[in-house]
Amino acid sequence: GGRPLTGRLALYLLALRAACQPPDLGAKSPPLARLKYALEEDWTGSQQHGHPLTNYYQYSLGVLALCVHRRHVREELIRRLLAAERHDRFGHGDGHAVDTEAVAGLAFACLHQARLAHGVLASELHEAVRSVARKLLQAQGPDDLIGNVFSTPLALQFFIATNSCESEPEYSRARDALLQSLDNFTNPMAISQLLPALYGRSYLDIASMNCQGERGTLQPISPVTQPTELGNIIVGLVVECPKRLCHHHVLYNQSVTVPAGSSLLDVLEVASKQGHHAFTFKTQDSLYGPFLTTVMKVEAKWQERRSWHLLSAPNTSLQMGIADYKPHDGETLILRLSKW
Ligand code: B12
Repeated sequence: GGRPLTGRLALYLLALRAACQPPDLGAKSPPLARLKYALEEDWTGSQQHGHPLTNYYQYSLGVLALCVHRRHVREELIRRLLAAERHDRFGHGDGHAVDTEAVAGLAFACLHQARLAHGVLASELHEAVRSVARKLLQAQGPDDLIGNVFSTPLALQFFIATNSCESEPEYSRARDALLQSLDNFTNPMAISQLLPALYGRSYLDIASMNCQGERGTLQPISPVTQPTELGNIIVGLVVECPKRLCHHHVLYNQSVTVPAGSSLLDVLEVASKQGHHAFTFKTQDSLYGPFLTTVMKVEAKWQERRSWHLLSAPNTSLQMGIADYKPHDGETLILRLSKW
């Protein structure tokens, strides 16, 4: 079976509300009902495997979207998320935990502020909001970002939603650092998480939006064309697989020549056409762009929680995907099958 569509449905419902559209639109299977069902599937998965079938980021988005639509969320589902937060179960390496921590924090804050929970649960939500705040502040690095540049917008959204911006000097430092790093935001999905924070808003504000007198505020802009760079660059491409899973540890190791300004995806495409040592790969479309799923015929199975991890040699994890990352001359890229 496939994975539940928790995250997609949640984003769709948040977008409908933000666009002042009614959620059900006479659909045969209304998205709110589908989200509730997907979340239940994820919850069952978490009982069986110790984690949701999707991930805690999507699980949190699901709870958040139901809360923004002021729909009841079963106590057990909330408790699962509270327990995961308490036991630091959000990490999958690479600072990905910060993104999840922030979205879970938004969900807790929403449930608490909307008074959708009572008694002990309400005070546990309150305590969880404070715990998220503490962990996010701990994740602030010497560069003032919270996690990395792409998790900082979600962390700021959390501080905006909980009105802790004025009281925390760390907040303004993180915001200033982010404003200095806006060049990194070329991916539309990353921008969609950034924009509310830049305007001092969070996903929680969607719930209280005034839907009267909406004007056409979405104006298309003409894309800025990057100046084309001249000449070629040479990059190394290495594919590594743990010995337990593959016959050889290094499945591929070659140099690839591409025009300057090429993306890692361009490198992979050129490699797949060059020489007798043919490189092969497959991708799957996601909201972030193409996600690398198979390399040299080895598939990273999500059921086994494996993925093709992108690194720059010797050991720096890339902060962008294959379509967005632009290698520089002489750099060696490593594709490593990893557990997360
Ligand atoms: C969970 C997660 C993962 C999981 C996904 C597996 C799973 N089944 O859950 C794992 C750990 C495998 C992962 C891997 C990577 N991730 Co990730 N991931 C996330 C996270 C926390 C949530 C994604 C999600 O569920 N979104 C909601 C659903 C509705 O959207 P979706 O498009 O349907 O979801 C799928 C894709 O998003 C895909 N995915 C996850 N990460 C990435 C990254 C890229 C670049 C692409 C194209 C797709 C992709 O997996 C999701 C589940 O199938 C986000 C946080 C965020 N702020 O968005 C980071 C995030 C998207 N990941 C990021 C990165 C950099 C990566 C890697 C490139 C890291 C690396 N050096 O290898 C790799 C992808 C490499 C590849 N094979 O192509 C960055 C992207 C930044 C950017 N501007 O491009 C984010 C924002 C985290 C961060 N703050 O740095 N990721």
